[in-house]
Amino acid sequence: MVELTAVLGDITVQHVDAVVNAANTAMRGGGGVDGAIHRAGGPAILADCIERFPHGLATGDAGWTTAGELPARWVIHTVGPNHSAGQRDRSLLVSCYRRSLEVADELGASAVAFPLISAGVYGWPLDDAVAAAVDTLRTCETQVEAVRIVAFSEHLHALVQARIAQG
Ligand code: AR6
Repeated sequence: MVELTAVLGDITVQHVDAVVNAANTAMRGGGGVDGAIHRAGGPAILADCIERFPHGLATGDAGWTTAGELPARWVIHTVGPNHSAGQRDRSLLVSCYRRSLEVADELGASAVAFPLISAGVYGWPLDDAVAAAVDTLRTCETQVEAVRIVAFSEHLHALVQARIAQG
């Protein structure tokens, strides 16, 4: 079973095999955690996105690139549903976590850090964004041994910790 922990901080400084990016379907960078990952990892990430994802990525799907200059080896990009734009299908959000772990398994990653997908610009209600993350990551069949959910605020960190503690 996956060891699931809540971490308060910046996903770009995590020493793990793979960090997950909350991307968009164009896969050419953006704001939020996507912007932070591209900035910190350098231009190699965008170059790899262009090469590997000439047509972008579907909502709910995931795929990997180099992590450039990040401490991680890979970035796993996934595209959450845009709640603010009316995409309210929760199975798409669950799929982001499942598909990201499948990609991590393909890569042989044993430690993976996730942000809270769709919980920022895409406006997914925070309590449910946390529930979807924790409940899906906890129950997925995977070879990944350690998963960190990296929360960017103390409030979110407390929500993630509480959900994990619910067991
Ligand atoms: N480390 C960890 N978490 C972060 C960081 C960071 N460095 N920066 C932000 N967060 P968001 P989304 C948190 O908006 O809602 C982009 O423009 C943030 O506080 O990054 O899936 C993409 O290109 C929030 O809790 O992703 C897409 O267009 C969580 O990460 C769109 O935004 C997710 O917020 C995706 O929106």
